[in-house]
Amino acid sequence: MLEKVVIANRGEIALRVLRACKALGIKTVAVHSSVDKDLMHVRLSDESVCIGPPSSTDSYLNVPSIISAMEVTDADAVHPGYGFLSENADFAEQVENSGFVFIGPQAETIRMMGNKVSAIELMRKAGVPTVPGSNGPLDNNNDRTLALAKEIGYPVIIKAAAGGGGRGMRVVHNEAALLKGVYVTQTEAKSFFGSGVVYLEKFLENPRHVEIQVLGDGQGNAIHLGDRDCSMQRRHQKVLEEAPAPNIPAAIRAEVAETCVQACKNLNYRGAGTLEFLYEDEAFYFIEMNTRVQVEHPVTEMVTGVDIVREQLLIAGGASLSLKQEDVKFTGHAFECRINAEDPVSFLPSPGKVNLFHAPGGIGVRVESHLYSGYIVPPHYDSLIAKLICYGDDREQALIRMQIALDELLIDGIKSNIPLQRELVRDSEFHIGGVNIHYLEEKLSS
Ligand code: MV4
Repeated sequence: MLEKVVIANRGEIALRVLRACKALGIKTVAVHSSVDKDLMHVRLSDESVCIGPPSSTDSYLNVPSIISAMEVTDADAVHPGYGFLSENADFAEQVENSGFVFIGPQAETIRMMGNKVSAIELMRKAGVPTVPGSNGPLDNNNDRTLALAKEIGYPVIIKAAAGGGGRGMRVVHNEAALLKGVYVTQTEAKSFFGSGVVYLEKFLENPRHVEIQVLGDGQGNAIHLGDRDCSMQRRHQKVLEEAPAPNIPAAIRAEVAETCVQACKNLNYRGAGTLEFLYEDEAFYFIEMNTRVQVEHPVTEMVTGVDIVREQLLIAGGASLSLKQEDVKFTGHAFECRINAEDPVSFLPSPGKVNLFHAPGGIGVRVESHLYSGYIVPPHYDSLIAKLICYGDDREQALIRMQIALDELLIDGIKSNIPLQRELVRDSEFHIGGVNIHYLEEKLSS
């Protein structure tokens, strides 16, 4: 069992990790930038260490500072949250080489999943369905590239092996545009990621984004916690998520989840992870795996009753999985609205002082936020300031609770996307369930 954990993150996820540590009797160290000294989790932690100036590069991404903080506080482990160093294999490696525990997968697993070509190959070999494509990197044989694309069928998408999350991709609609597209994507990838390796996939025109939550203990055991639908997004930023993904036949849902568990067993996966899929015409296609806890993990917690961050801490402490697959029961439905400090029309960030914060309540309502009245949202970081999660016995009940809760939620002093969220939970297409990844951008432009 871990005794003391450094929380190498900020905002709502730092508070989420702090709460899970406290519930397990684990001592906490908040490492924070100078501008973040008044964050809620810094106040509530056992110890805190300022690790640098406001700029992320000099604080939350400052590896030597974070490892020094672990040394001076005599901590056992570091929880990276999401973003920042959470999927940085070199960081995980340095933490472990310094004699500490990285709360997450082994560095080699993170590195392997960071390379999308090797991630896809591994999944395909485990029986996870993938997108028809090049099954490996493109070489510099143009005739072979042209033949591959013809076989896959246009439109195709060129993706950087080191990309992910929407960076380093290009859609090509015909043979005439292929080689130029490959060249430009390679050149961009080389300059963005330091690797010009690219691969090809069939471009799916109207998919949904459905992902599967997994847990592994690094001792050969792995389970899944079902799926989430994250299709409601704008510019690769998720806005509103739900679990389970609506309107998917039970047999198709169960089968893909089982392949994910098999892949995690093959990998001897350790910690929490998410396999991302595109879902179109009742078929799943694996695209990427995330090796961290995700922003939207609470919707899965609500429908399974499993505390994912608690499981991460227990696994990192060396425990074997406390749950078997048959112990995981799926009940009801949950939504999460991401509340951002941004202009509801222009989407520009809106940092500043929160004069008044009032959180909603009631049965099935959960708020994950570090906000309090008087808190100043700094301009240096992500604009996520709260997550409102509503659970119900079914989708309809959860959605009604979300409508009511959004009307109670009050954030004064800064602009937020609450007006957009209030509109979305009343949207007739969204009520039916199963909108695709283009829905929100199309709605906003009409
Ligand atoms: C795709 C795709 C269509 N076909 N791959 C974008 C983010 C990255 N994770 C993968 N992405 C996509 N890959 C194929 N073969 C469409 C997207 C995509 C997308 C995926 C998930 C959520 C939002 C998206 C928005 C635009 C494009």
